[in-house]
Formats: sequence, structure tokens, C-alpha cells
Amino acid sequence: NSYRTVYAFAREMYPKKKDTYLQYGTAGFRTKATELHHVMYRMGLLAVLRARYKKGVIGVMVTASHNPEADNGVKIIDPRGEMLEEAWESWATKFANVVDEKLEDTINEVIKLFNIDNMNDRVEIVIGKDTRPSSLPLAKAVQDGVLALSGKPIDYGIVTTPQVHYFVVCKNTNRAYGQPTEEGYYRKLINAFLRVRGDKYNKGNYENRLMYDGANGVGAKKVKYLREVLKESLLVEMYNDEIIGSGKLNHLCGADYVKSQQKFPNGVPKEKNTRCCSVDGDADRIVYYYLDDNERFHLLDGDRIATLAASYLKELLQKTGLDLKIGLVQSAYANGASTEYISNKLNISVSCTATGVKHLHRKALTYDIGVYFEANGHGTVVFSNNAKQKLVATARNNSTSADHKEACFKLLDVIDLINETVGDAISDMLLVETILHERGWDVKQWEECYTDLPNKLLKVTVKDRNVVTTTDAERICVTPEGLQDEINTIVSKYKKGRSFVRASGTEDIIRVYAEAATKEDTELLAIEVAQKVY
Ligand code: 16G
Ligand code: ZN
Repeated sequence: NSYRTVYAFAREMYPKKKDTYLQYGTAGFRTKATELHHVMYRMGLLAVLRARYKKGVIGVMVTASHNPEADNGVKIIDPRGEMLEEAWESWATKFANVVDEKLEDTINEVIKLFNIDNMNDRVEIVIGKDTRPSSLPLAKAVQDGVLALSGKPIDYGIVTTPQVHYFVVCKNTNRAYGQPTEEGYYRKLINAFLRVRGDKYNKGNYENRLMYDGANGVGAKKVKYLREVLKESLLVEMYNDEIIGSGKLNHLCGADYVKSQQKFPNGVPKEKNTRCCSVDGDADRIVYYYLDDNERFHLLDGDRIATLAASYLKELLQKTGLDLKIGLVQSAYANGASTEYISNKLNISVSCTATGVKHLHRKALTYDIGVYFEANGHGTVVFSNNAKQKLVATARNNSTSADHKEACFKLLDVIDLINETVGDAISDMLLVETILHERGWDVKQWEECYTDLPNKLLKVTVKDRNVVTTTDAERICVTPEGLQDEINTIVSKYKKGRSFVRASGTEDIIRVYAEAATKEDTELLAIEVAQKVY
């Protein structure tokens, strides 16, 4: 049969070491790169099965995002650009862990369970990888898995995670979403950006100069190209752009470092009052920041980007005269001040979901215009087909007023500027720059929209993190019994206090989040709650 070679390949090229157990988590598999060869091969196999089952193109991205350079990982992307469906996550875990001898049996189990009757289809699997030196052999292992089941690997080489999501959607929509090439990706974003920006590059307090921290990864490599094309319209000053094999990937720089340490990254000159941004190791997250006159660090994270985008889109929507439903989706980590600003000042409906891109994305799809961001800087905007159709129809309708028409065309351009398939640091950066430019705002004006509540994140190591379970988008603790009551009692003592605990999906720990009116209170609140978790 067509997969006679599966086991032979596994045994000779990618044998599974004994005693390794890996779980497909929120962001796929992630661990030391040396532990992953057999996993990659097997994800190649699984991707082919998934593609045949879905009768579409599937993506596989080899990356460990913001982790250290020696780690690596892999995630599977579904036909509509979404994260692998949860029901298949457990198959991914099973594939990663069965002994070599059981691999073909496991394949047969999936074929049988899902009635896959098109095992001869030469389905396409889009493969991308980040700049980690280990990504090259690991992506090769994915390819071999795809080939072993007679699938067709399409190797895009070194690309960002959001580019892979984009390629997959382009292919599955018959190119309606765009051309499934890097050139097509850039052309779509850049054309839209330049159309909206026009030829006036500076406006009001907005200066078209930006310091960019590429985290010594793929985000540096890809923005170099963009920079050439954008020329004077946006002056992107590049820092931390040592890419392949320097060992410096995400090291003391990048979006995760800046957000979690609340610190200015190494490698970027400490220039005061200058807009800076950092991306992570696979360029699906971005945060902004600046140093004030006293060299105090100010962070503009995912919540800030979300509120900026949502308020802008609401304004633009009003100008079109169309009645479409706009909403914003956050996780429990969103700063309380941002939530209050969105609902009370912007009058935009806001909802909260569990942590993890797939949850936010899914909720955002329930709106005509759904903006979602995690505080860590991962997010995007999705638009319903209804919204797109109405915009196109209204823009083309002769009886539409000139003002409404102009707004429709502009919103259509803004849609093209956005990578709707997943959070995309490059596209998010162009969106932020577009909005600040249009408003003539410098970074301080952006920050003045609302004042963040002081907040604190603690990690607590426990024997078994699974004892903590939660409900209501992780805001209420269900077990251990009584813990939530204790948290409530503690929180009630603090002005503007809010705190929650949840088991991490990526580390073997419990996370404790706290915010309150003052920095001192926040520290105390976090510690008090953490002590109850021990
Ligand atoms: C993963 C998620 C990210 C989330 C983080 C939380 C994806 C692609 N990534 O990295 O969105 O913020 O996990 O980690 O979904 P935690 O469960 O350890 O707090
Ligand atoms: Zn990432």
C-alpha cells in the first residue's frame, strides 16, 4: 500500500527515544529541539491525514516562538487558518508518543475513525520554519512525514507563523484571500498601507520614524524587505537583526522579554520619547513602548493596540453609515482599565474568553468586526463575510453619498492591511502606524487614552497544577474548593482589586494575576493570593 514506508522511515531516520512523553498544548509541541525529530516526522504524517479528512490544505509551522534558541516546536494549522481543532490535539499527542512499531496502527485508527476514504489524494501541506538552526532538519523531518504518506509538501522556507496561516487560507479560498506567496503577502499589506497613508508621511504629532526590535529572528529578516519597499513613508529603524544561529534569538530582547520584564530591550538605543516596538521569535506578537524624559519605561501592550484599533474601526464604521456589529475580545489578563475604557468610553461591547489564541479568535468571529488581543501582544481583527459584502455593495452603489463611499473604500483598504488569519506582528505594526498617522498622534497621546492599573503576575510551583480548575473565562476558581471564597475575601480589601489564579497551559506552574489601585497594594494582593495557592 501507499504507506508501506512509514515504519521503515520512522525506524531508520526518526526513531522515537524511549521515555519521552510530550503533549500537544495551547501552542502545539514545544521543548528542547533535540527531543523533537520523531515528533516532526509524525506531525507530517498527521497533517496529511488531517488534509485528506478536511479535503483541504493544512499548514505546519516549525517554531518555538519566544522560547530560547535551543528550544523548538511545531503547530498544525487548519484549512481556515485556525489552530488545529481540539479533537485532533489528542491525536497529535497520541502520534507523538506511540512506539515506532505502533505508528501504522495509529494511522489506521484515524483513517477508520474519520472514514478517510481518499488516501490517494496528493494533498498539499504548507511548511514554514523560523530562523532557529534546528528548524532546518526539523522541517525536513516534517517533509519526510508528508512524503511517507504520499502528500505534497510545499516548503516556504523561513517565514513567520502568520505568513504560514496566510498561505494556507489563500490556498483554501482559491486565492480569494490573496496570492499564496510571500510576494503576494507583502503586496497585499503594502498596497493597502500606502493607499491609506497617502503621500503625507508626517501629520500633527505623528512622526513616521519607529525603532524596531526584531528579537534576532524571522521578524527582523522579514521587516528588512518591507522597509526597502516602504522607503520614506515609514522609516523603520532596525535593531536586533542578527538572525541565523547567533544564539541571540529572543535573548534580552523581543516582545515577550519586554512585556514580561516590563523593561526596555537590549540592543536598542535608549532614545527618549521615541516610539519603539518589539516582535517575538516567530513574529506573531508585537508590543510598543517608549522611554520618557526621565528614562522611565512605558509599555503599550496588546490591550493598548486593541483599544486603539477598536476605537478607530468604530469611527470608520460610523462614517460608512452601515449598521454592523463591532466587538472586542480580551482574556482575563487584560488590564481592568482597558476593559473599563472600552465599555464605558468607547461604548464597544467587550467579552472575555479563556487564554489562548483559538478561544479569542473563535469569539471574535461572532461579530461583523471582531477585534481580539491578548495583553501579551498577540491579536488581530476579523471581518464577517456579511460585513465585507455590505462594504463592497455600498461602495459600488451609485446612490451612496460621497462621504459614505469614501469611508467604505477606506475600510476595505484597512481590511487588506490586516492579516485576519491570526495575530501578525508585521500587519499589526502597519495598522498601529496607520491609526497614529491618521490621528496625528505621538506615542504619549496614544497612552493618554486611559491609565493602566498597576498589575502583577506571579508563578507558583505546586505538586500538581491540575488541581486548579477554573470557569467563567478563567476568572473563577472551581477547585480546590474554597479557594475562590478566600480570593474574594482578600480582593475585597483592596481598592479596584482584581485577582485570579489558573494553571498554565505551557509551564508546570500556577499563574497568579493581581491588579489594584496602587503598586504597593498590587504587590500585596498578589502575594496574599499566591500564599493561598501553596
Ligand atoms: C500560548 C498561547 C498564547 C497564550 C499563552 C499562555 C497560542 C498560539 N499561544 O503561548 O496565546 O497567551 O499560551 O500561556 O495560542 P500560559 O497558559 O502558560 O499562561
Ligand atoms: Zn509567537
